[in-house]
Amino acid sequence: MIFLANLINGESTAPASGSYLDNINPATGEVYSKIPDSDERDVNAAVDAARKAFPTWSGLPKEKRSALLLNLSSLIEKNLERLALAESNDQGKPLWLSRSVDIPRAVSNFQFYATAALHAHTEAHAMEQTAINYTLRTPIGVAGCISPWNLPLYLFTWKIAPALAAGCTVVAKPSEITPMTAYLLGELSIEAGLPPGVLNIVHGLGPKVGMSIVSHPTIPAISFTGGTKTGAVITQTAGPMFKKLSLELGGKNPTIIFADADFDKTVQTAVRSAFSNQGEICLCGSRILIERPLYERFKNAFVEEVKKLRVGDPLEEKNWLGAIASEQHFQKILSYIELAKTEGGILLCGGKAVQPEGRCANGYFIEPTVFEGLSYDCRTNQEEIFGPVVTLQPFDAEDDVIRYANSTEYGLACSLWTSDLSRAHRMAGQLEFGIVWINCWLLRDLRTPFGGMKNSGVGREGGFEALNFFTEERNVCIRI
Ligand code: TXE
Repeated sequence: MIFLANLINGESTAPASGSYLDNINPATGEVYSKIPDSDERDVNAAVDAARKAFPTWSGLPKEKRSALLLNLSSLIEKNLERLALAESNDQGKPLWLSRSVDIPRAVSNFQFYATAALHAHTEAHAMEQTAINYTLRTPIGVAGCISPWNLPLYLFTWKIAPALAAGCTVVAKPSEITPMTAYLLGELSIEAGLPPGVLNIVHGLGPKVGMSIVSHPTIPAISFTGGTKTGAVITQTAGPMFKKLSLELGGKNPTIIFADADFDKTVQTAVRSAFSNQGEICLCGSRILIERPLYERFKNAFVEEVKKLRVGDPLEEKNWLGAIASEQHFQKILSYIELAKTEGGILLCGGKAVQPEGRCANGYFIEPTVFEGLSYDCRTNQEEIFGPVVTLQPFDAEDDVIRYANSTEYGLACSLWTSDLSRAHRMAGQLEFGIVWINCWLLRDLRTPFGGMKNSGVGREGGFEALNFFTEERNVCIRI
């Protein structure tokens, strides 16, 4: 049995409580490791270490910080296979996916911010003969980073990398559902030469450890990725403390397909967008809206492709979907499948839990599931399911599909498929989503602003937005 530890002040540290939580492999349903059941005492120790390390770390020349973060990036790359296997065992995603997407993206996150920090610049404003203004940015202090279970190392590093590159020290909490790669990252950060206290990782439950980070009086900025409800709870605590908040929350993303789209490419990408990572990506396209003349042809081709997707042991290359991340989420998704039926949905394929033979017989597996015949404003089409369940719906006019797409409380991402690019540009400005992909999905340039509108979040990650989030800015005005 592996017992994980917190990383505090450069040391592997047991929880002050001395107690541990079970960590389950979702593909087998078995407890395979234990994580610290940390509490406020552990968070306070981590914050003390981060505060002590801050003056030296923020005072380092940016080139030195950059070199250390590039060390860490190359160590992640060197340990790719070990980290990919750990990620799949912990989260349930197929090994080929963690090997090709999750871990390489963690490498890129550190590479990107280690170099972006070398090119960060600010503005000056000359007042003719009177004065010169310049914007002075300085690292904000100890940053609190809290991440979810769907893309564990990918999103954990997406926060930590810009915070460290900006000169902040960090107290980070991974999800208690997927703690393993965060634990391994902590070990690699010491090997990479990060000084003690620069990166601190505290494991444990959200309301206990996460809330201790959010409410800590000497953490001025919180970067959070997770559910919208949790984002609201965090805001209630951090708001009155006037902390800087970056919130990446839920989504209920539409895939909009016009009859003039490139048919084969649209079908293939719509399948990938619907079911990648078992549909557990906040950017997945779960509401597929098809222009009526194309509806039947698309439906038949889409369902035929979905039926080819194999579900099972994440360690077997042939499986396209692995296990759902936790028993609780598994039950939540099954409840939404029942809801869709009661709301009048017609099941076109899937709809059932899967019990593979052998080692995964007790794991959490669900068939890729497709419904049609539901209204755009029913609960199934309005609420985030965050699993392998999608709906198909025809539309007639452009105005109708914009109304349907914008009808939910979320506004994270949308993909739009048409060969009429003037229509694409016209609609992009009317679609209320932080990301609008046209004839593509999940095509990502790390320089671009990433995040959502409405209940999908506040602020943007990515590019210099994330670096600037972890700084305070002053306007310095000097009379000439
Ligand atoms: O979120 P939770 P989950 C969304 C996705 C889905 C959810 C899945 O759409 O809704 O996140 O992640 C900690 N105070 N996105 O279920 O429960 C918790 O321990 C402080 C959107 O994990 O909110 C975990 O570490 N912390 C995103 C983290 O918060 C608390 C991309 C997230 O947990 C807490 C990925 C509390 N009271 C997922 N309660 C995007 N938009 O990019 C829990 N936590």
